[in-house]
Amino acid sequence: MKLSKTVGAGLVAGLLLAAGAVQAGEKSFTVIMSAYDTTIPELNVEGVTVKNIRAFNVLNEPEAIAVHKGAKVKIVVENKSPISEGFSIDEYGIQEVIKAGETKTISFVADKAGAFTIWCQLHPKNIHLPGTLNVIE
Ligand SMILES: [Cu+2]
Repeated sequence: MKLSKTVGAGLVAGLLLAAGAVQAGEKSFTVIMSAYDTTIPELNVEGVTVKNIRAFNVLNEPEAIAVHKGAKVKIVVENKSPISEGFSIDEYGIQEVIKAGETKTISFVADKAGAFTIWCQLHPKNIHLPGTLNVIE
């Protein structure tokens, strides 16, 4: 009875160590883009009907992504907008288009330290608040 308890504790400690090792090398984030809000009525602007579209942050939550230099970064971007959205980080050469309803995984190695703007290259900059990628030395 006593012996099996010790073996069990050792196994749990081993699993925790393995999980920690994975987290140190790879950082995973999920971003949901959503420009659609049915509580906003249709609007007719200069003859064009704008349907339920609201401004949104490129990164909803959190507003900033922070990783250590050298980390393998994986960002899963889900586009819940009724239109295509962009996801760009200029300094990392990232310029993706995520179609309406699609999910895209963006992977890269954070090999440059600094604060980098994450923005949508498809729409005017005043429509979405940009996000930030912080790469800490
Ligand atoms: Cu956009």
